[in-house]
Amino acid sequence: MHNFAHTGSHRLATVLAVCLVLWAGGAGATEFDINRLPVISPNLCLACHTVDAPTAGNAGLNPFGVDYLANGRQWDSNLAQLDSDDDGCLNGVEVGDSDGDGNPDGNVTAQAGNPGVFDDCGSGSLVDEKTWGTLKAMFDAE
Ligand SMILES: [Ca+2]
Ligand SMILES: [Ca+2]
Ligand SMILES: [Ca+2]
Repeated sequence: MHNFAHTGSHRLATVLAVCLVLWAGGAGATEFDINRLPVISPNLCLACHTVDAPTAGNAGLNPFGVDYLANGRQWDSNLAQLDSDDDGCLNGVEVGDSDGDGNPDGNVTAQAGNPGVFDDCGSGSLVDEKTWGTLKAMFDAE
């Protein structure tokens, strides 16, 4: 006699969305501060700092970082309405939270521009820096 014990096949397709956040061993204060911004990708530390892995002894601030500090280390509507880097785009637009209420605009998941760096705020050409470098190298080779 055969007794087939039919055990149900385990076909659980489990998708694990693992969000690895690498702050490169950032200092506590920096981590505290960066979590205040509603949208942090892709600039991360560079949104406020002049180096991408700031440490206590090496934490130069860009214009947005300076304004953020002056604002009592708060992301709010006041800070959102400033244009710290003077590139014509308000901080709120660049960060992706126009009204500065702490909630991203719509489904924004990436900063349109760096609030502390004079850039095109994502509204201009889609040519990123790497592509631009390649193009430039091509022309330079002529
Ligand atoms: Ca700006
Ligand atoms: Ca908002
Ligand atoms: Ca900018």
